Amino acid sequence: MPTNTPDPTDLLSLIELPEDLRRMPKRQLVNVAAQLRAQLIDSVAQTGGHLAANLGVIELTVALHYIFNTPDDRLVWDVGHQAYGHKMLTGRRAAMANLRMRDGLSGFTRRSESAFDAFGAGHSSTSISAALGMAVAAQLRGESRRAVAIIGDGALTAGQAFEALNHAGELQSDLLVVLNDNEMSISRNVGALTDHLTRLRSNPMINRLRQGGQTLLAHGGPLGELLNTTRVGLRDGVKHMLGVTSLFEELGFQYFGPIDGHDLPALVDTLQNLREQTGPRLLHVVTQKGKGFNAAERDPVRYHGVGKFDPKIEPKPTIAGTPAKTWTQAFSDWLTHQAENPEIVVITPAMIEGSGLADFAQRHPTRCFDVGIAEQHAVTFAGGLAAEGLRPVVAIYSTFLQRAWDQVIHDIALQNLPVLFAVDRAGLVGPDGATHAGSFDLAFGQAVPNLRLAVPADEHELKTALDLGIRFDTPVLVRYPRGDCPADLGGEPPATPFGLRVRRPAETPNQSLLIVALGSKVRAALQASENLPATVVDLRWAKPIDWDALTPLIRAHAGWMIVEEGSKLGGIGATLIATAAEHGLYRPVQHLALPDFFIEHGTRGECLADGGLDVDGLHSRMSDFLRQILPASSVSQ
Ligand SMILES: Cc1ncc(C[n+]2csc(CCOP(=O)(O)OP(=O)(O)O)c2C)c(N)n1
Repeated sequence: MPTNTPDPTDLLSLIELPEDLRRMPKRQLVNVAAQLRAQLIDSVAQTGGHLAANLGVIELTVALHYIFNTPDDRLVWDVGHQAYGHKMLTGRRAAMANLRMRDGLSGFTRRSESAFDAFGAGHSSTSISAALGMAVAAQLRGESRRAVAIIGDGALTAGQAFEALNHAGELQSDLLVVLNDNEMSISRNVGALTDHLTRLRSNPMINRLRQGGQTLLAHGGPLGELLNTTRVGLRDGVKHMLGVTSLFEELGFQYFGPIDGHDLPALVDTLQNLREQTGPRLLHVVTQKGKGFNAAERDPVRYHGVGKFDPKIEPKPTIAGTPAKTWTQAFSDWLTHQAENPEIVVITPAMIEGSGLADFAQRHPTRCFDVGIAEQHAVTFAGGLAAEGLRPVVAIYSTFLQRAWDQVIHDIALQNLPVLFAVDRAGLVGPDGATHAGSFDLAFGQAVPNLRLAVPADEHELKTALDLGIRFDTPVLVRYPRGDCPADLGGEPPATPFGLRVRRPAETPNQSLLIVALGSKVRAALQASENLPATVVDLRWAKPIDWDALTPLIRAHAGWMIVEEGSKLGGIGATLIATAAEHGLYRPVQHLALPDFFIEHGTRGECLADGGLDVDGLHSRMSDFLRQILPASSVSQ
């Protein structure tokens, strides 16, 4: 067969864009879904990525693109981690080979990547707000395009999702929300809302009433409409009487379902009907996370995100040799040792595994709170616990803490409540890309009175900072990056609890550069300056700054350089330079930090290189600077 003739049994080869899918007979769709699932498993096996969530929405993805006129109709995927199937049906099948790699496809939806990605995501619970905005825009412009938000039961636990439902219920715009209920967030989903969804799934009375409603959807024309209105009214009246209405109906939505999200013909028919309805509608779809891949079905938590694997053998956590200890593990070890203190309570916004809390949660379930994807609540809840004298630890990723800075300021810092923030994934994260980079916690954090900021460079310092933070009488934020955690980088000990450490002194300071490094950049600075005339200082605390020790060091050196893995604008370096100048301390200075543009996905190393913060980049900036500030003969490299 000539290579340019598509194989008719390879249905995916016939689908470049959804319009090709829409030309297929309905009976083919089940096969399309089966092939899409198989190819998705093969593809993620080669690249790694989010597996389980994607496998669960294969049928839904096919049905949505079959029924909705994408990209004119807008599909807004919440989080975007489950949009691989969507990418594969929208012209990006071949490009999946470079998923989450440098210059390759993003692991989430991105407007700049495709016209089919109606809205970019990565952080959760934004889809209903965005789709509602699109629905209102269509209405204002007199356009008939549809707006659909696809949101998981995990993402629905966030306040923003409820803010959007609240608004949509009032506006009565033409919005379809598809609730993908697989009972899982990354871990098992939590909260009273989960219980409500369980009741909706399992209440036979609701199901019978609902089936009545669904049959009505099939009726067309004015008679059908009249029947519909009267009978839906009747049905709703009965449901109210029996107290079995859904929360969504109370908020002004029409509620449909729950339906089996793997029954493709049923999905297609239901979506077809719902496409023609008006007003805010919610379709409750029940799916299985990991569907179609045994290991992922059995353990969807582990298979939420995976590295490369052999799909025939199924992924196993095969680790050759002894793996380096990660920062997350080092934090987890510290927490385990604190566990006997009954005052310590730990709070996570839906990141038990990622934040290294599984062990503590298992041993002390009454003192570990997974609050759902609810960063704002997590912080204020910690405030309440602290107000009563407990010692809360909020374990949170830097990128997700962005959601809760008002709570940090207003509820914690302003009242000077002793909450310890254990901020993981601070700095660049690699394959998850710009949406997940922890670039701003130092810039935000240093502006907040009462909040102390620790930036440990190794495990020893991490534990010292956490030990101090858990006992201190003000809020303390300890930030640490993704990746492996050096045990102890050595050097002189600090003179005071908030003091800096000289990690490696120069022989002749006045002929040398003073490098003031923070956190992850201490080890990199030591490596980058190995053969250069330089003193490497580990600042340890970004707030308060140990000016007593820093001032004479700046004076003693020919110039100084600050290196941090945080935003340059508003960064600690900017504050150091401004404060030094205010005190008349003028020396040549440079500030290396994350630039004023978003660094996209790649390996963490590639991302650091993009920002000039990898060891090679640091070395060349240090050498260039030394050439500027020292006589030419004294700089060898
Ligand atoms: C604001 C925010 N907090 C945390 C996360 C991390 N996260 C990514 S997916 C996910 C679970 C989402 O669950 P659900 O919406 O039910 O989707 P599923 O993976 O089950 O399909 C979480 C907590 C995030 N992306 N955004």
